[in-house]
Amino acid sequence: MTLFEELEWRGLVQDISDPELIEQLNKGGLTFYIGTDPTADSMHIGHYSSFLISKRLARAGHHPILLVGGATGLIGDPKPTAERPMISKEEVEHNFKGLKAQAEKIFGFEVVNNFDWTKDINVIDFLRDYGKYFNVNYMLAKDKVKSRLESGITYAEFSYMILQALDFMHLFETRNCTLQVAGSDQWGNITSGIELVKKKLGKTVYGMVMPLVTDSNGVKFGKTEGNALWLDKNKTSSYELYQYLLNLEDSMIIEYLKKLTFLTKEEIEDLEKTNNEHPELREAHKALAREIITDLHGKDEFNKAVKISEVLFSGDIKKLNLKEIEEGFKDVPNFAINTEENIIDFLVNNKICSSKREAREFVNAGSITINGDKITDLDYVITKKDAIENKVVIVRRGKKKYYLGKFN
Ligand code: 485
Repeated sequence: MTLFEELEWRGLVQDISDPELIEQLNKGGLTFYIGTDPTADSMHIGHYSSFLISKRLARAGHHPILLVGGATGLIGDPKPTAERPMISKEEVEHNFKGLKAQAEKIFGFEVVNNFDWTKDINVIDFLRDYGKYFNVNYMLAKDKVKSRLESGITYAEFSYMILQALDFMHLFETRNCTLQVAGSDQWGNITSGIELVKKKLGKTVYGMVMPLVTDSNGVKFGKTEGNALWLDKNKTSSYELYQYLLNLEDSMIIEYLKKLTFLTKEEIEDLEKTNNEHPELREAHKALAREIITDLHGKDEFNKAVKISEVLFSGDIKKLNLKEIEEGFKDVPNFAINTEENIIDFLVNNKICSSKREAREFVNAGSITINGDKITDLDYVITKKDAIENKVVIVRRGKKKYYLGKFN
């Protein structure tokens, strides 16, 4: 397969600006860029799915530039629905630092900041050197602007595409960057840059966009109950990511393997076969989780996520250390332990059971465990010696309800 055939096989090509690009992609040696705005201090898994293209193209002999928009982040790329709230300059700067460090760590390529080349352009020069090349009718016809004509769009957001076009031209002039890559929502901004370079310099540069990765309902990949899955492991732990990936819909898993991993066509076809024959083994899901978590956070983090998941399944809590417990039980009800008391008072006072009678029933039925050990003695007293690393006890009620108690 040529590079372009492979990208198509993976479902990563929604549109290219010119068929000439295919040959150039297959030949290697292009300098290309992909950009993101510092609207938060971490990227999320959606960004990962797009930014991975930088590694793919680099492996095929192209030169990536990653752009974090210290300038464009101050303006805001128009969303189809409504104006973005303005973010303070301090926050944009803070977010920029986070994203730059993250992009360097995860993708390992050079990061540039468009603030560096836009901050000194004065308003008259901006209008003469760039504004003069943009016909308002052309700008109004762009999808994102068009979708906002009813609800309204400010002049600031309306101008955003000029800034992104200016970036493309700047990177072309200074670095011979001839290709911009992004998700499909960026088509309008990319073609603005292509047009600007053509009109101003008489040169051809290219764009390629990929489809946004979604689930079968069209919900963006990585959105869970309105929350994003962050690439910062302090915001979304490897264990949380592992759980999310392992629970993805069966019908989508092969598509995700193609788009989000570097596994080869053969490896993915093998997984497809196992997935069809033995869906209960979840081999394809596990491979997806392994590839993504290892690429993002390294092997140790992946092994930790697997270990926490296995222990939570087996109930053998004592295999976990304090850090792993904090990660695995981040979302369970928790309470502080200040006194030593017997199991019945302990269960009632910490709201694990609603009455002493209920607590006794649970204990008698063998349905209460402390760090995986069944408690059957109604007079058992919980002390620090029960705690893992002298700090925490995990109480399980019934099959699945977990609670975390912390000694002070
Ligand atoms: O010169 C550029 C300046 C800014 C940008 C790109 C080039 C950022 C771009 N306008 C943007 O808003 N990107 C989104 C973001 O930052 O969250 C997303 C896109 C998505 C994919 C991803 O960035 O919506 O399609 O490209 C990397």
